[in-house]
Amino acid sequence: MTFAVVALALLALVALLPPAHAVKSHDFKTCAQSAFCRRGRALAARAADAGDAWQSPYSLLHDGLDIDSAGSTLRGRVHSALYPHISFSLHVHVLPDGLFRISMDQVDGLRKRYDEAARWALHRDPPLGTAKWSRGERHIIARSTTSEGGEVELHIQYAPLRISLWQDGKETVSLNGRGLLHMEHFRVKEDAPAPVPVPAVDPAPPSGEQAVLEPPAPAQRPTAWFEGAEEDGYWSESFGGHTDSKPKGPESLSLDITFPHAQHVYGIPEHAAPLSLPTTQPPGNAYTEPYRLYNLDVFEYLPDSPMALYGSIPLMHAHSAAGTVAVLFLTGAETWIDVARPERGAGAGMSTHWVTESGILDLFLLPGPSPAALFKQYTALTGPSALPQLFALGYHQCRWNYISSRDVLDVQRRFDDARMPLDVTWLDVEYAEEKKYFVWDKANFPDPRAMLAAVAEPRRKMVAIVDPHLKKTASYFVYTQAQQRDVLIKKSNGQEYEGWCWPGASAYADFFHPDSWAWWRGLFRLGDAKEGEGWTDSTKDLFIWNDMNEPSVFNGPEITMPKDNLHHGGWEHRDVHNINGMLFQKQTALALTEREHPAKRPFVLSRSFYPGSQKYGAVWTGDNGGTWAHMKVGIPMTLTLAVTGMSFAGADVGGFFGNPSPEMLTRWYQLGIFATFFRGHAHIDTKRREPYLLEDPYRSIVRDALELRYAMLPVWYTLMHEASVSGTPPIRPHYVVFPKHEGGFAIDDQFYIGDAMLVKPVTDAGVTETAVYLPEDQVYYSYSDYTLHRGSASGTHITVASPLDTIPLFYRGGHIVPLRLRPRRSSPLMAHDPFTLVVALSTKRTAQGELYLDDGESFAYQQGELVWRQFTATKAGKKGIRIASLDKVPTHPTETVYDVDLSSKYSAQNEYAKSIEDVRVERIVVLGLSAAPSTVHAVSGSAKVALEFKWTKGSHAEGKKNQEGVASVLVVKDPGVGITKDWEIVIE
Ligand code: NBV
Repeated sequence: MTFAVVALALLALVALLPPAHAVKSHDFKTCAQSAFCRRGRALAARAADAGDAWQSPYSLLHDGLDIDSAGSTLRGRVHSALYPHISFSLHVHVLPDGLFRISMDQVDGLRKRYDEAARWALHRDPPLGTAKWSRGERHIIARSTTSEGGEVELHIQYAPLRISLWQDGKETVSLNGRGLLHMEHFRVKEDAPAPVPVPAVDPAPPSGEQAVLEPPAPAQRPTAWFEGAEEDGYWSESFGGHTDSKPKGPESLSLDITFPHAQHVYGIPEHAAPLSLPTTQPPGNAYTEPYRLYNLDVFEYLPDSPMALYGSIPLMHAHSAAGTVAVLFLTGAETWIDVARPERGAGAGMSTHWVTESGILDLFLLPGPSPAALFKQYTALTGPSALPQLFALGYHQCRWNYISSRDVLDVQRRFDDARMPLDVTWLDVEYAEEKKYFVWDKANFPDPRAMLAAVAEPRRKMVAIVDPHLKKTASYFVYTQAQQRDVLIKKSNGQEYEGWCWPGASAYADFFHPDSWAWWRGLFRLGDAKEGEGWTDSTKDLFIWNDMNEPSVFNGPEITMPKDNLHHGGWEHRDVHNINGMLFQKQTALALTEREHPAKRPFVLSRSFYPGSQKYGAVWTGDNGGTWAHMKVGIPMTLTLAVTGMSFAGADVGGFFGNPSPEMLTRWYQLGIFATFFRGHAHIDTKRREPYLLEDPYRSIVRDALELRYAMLPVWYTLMHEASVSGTPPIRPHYVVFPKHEGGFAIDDQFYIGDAMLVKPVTDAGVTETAVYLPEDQVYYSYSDYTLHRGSASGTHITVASPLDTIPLFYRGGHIVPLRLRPRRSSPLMAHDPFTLVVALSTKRTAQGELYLDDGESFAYQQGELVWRQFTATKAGKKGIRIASLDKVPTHPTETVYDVDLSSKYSAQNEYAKSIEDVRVERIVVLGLSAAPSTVHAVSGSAKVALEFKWTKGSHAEGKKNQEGVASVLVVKDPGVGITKDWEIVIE
């Protein structure tokens, strides 16, 4: 290329770049700029003004009500007094474990409401459970139980229609209690009823239920009282120079959901907001806009806002010390959610109002009653999170862009020179010729296979980006293949849609179209692709990053696709927008699974997500800024993702945008090592900031952090496995670990790693001391120096030193933590390294923990090729303890991920276990054993071997409540026990 061409290309690139340094809020709608949200909020305002006089016009008809003989399903008709000629179906399904599914749709409408969100989100068709039904004059009640034996009742009131969940005699969820249910029916533009002036008609039925069954005569319909006097944005709407043609007219759905006993609501990612969701409605609201769920590419988003971001999970937890319940509101369309904490005294609970633009009502009530139970229930519905390959939990080094093979290999070499571990080097969009993914820019990457081989030499991997926009040119085989198969998204007039993105004019494959699936997966085949047909220069060491899959369209409304675009089946983009990104990641993940025999676990990072995405890979929190505020909000963002099923998530370390100071970058690494997905990334305009570029002391402090991440890989891998089995997230906020301890419900700046470690990352400049909250009467041991701290049941604040080289990280008394303390260049090189077990004794001199291991890459673990150990420490004699290692598989129910009880396939002598027979425990460190032992023995059968040990007396005030000081530490070196074996060590 000549200089002029390069300069032009750069200019074109700069023109495409969103302007730097802050979100452009005016690019994105507020509720008032979104017609259906405006209508929804106006409905709520009319209801609030009317006070007690407000009554829902919706009622369930007695006539035709049917409950099947198994007691699994109720089918009925719902009628709205507003429109006598319209009717709605109501289905209530009883699911196992005390769950209920409530769906409502218009019957014989002019058009069909979108009803396929569940098809994409649910793991499988949920099996039906049964309930005992009783039918009264005013209510129908369905009685069921949770698997833990809790009583659950669903009360369905006929008129006005009101549905509520009761648990152990208390109402925990109510639907339409505020009368905001409204399913806008399909109508013909010309036929729209002339609005009646307000408030001409008393909305309340005169008396009893029959009154509702005989709605007012058409001429007096109280539509205006309920729907507003004007047809607000029914038939088209414009924003930012784009017009949404709305050929189907209005079809939004509004529903109020109240949690009478909750003090906090959590969930509904993705927002850069606190974990305990601030209210959006008076009194005392922190935000004025509702939370918005609409997958959007928001460049450098605000660090404290209910604005929509890249992904959507319409799952909300409602929590108090009395219990946790959740609702999953399955919609693929844009949705807004107001949250309020009503004033009516303590115990008024939390009230929420959901408005979604299109689709049926498909609502799941999850009774909990604990966060742990909710994780199981949500996992049963939407599927377990995938167990990643071990390498994916190592450190990922990304940058937009490593510009050439030489650059890539140089980065790797410099990690080695700096003795910093690294598993994955990433390639952003510049690797692809003219942003034609699958086609290498051969000028800078002349021999991709050679580069990949060099990367893989120390068992490292690469990730390359593959975005969903396809350059529209006849010379791009991916585009022409998609065109030939007719699997491209269409405009409302049926022609191929063209949007503007990195490659310029682009088309977008429609992953709702079944014909796109095998085609897309075929593009990733290894080895046999011909030039111009597939990814000829890929290898099994190359994994994938799916960015921009909201989808991001630079010249589209709100930087995305027009809502009246068409997908397979004739559905509008408005119906499926939030699901779109997940399907792209899904097919990419399946492609990677299929490309090798036997299959290896895929790794695909996605920016956009939806319920079910956890089955396909990792997500990250998008384009954060290199500011302390962004660093801080990354914690609640990843905790929220964790509790909504997204176990594998993280934020760009260092902040995507801007140039973090060495101090900020160092603190960010000290935070990033506690996210399941741990990647440093940077915008193309930023200075290089790979950790080896730091000067000391930052450089060695970051190295320590990286080494701690690698030392804890056994912990992370075990936790990812647990998440894949039970849905329990690897990182846990306070309300999850201590669901009854109110002092922790709003805490989101410290969190637990599993239940064994607590971290309070430092997210401010110049910090030397940190306050940490200990919510239980238990001892905690500082990771850095074994200082012992004692919490209390009412909650204790301790202050710990946290200069730059110290992370406030603690072992929680009562837990055993397996570590691998030998630094290596990459995680696969650790496969035969020995373990250190840290036994952090509880105040009762007990502890327990576990360790899960497998080959770290294949699916053989699903056939029982694994090692899963349970460690326990129990009292022995007056002052001693006994530490034991047992096989966990036979005692653990594992149906979720393995679909069958694993123990039937498992043998302790499996091939994998045999292959690591040489792996030993090289050290046991016992914290908090206050008396000097006289002997330490390894016991196996009748054999007893005396072991060497060293005990150091602690300096804390023993037996006192506020004991502080260094803990007593016992180190048993080389206890001579294997990690795969049953053994016992007696310390007396
Ligand atoms: O592909 C370039 C970037 C990527 O580095 C970043 O991580 C994504 O979130 N991508 C967005 C495109 C747009 C950046 C302005």
